[in-house]
Amino acid sequence: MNTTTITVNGMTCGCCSTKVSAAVESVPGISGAEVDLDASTVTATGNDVDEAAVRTAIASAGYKPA
Ligand SMILES: [Cu+2]
Repeated sequence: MNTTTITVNGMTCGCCSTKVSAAVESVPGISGAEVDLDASTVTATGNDVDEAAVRTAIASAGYKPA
């Protein structure tokens, strides 16, 4: 298992964290995503974490990976 934590700008509430975690979990190879709203981060876990693909998924959901 690999884990990567990415800073995400633009998340303000629970619906944002739901959208971002769903977007990250939709990326192949990702088995889980945990958003920390206070820290403005998402931590993705999976057997094969493609950080570029995770960033693309976050951007597609309307948020800005830092
Ligand atoms: Cu929101």
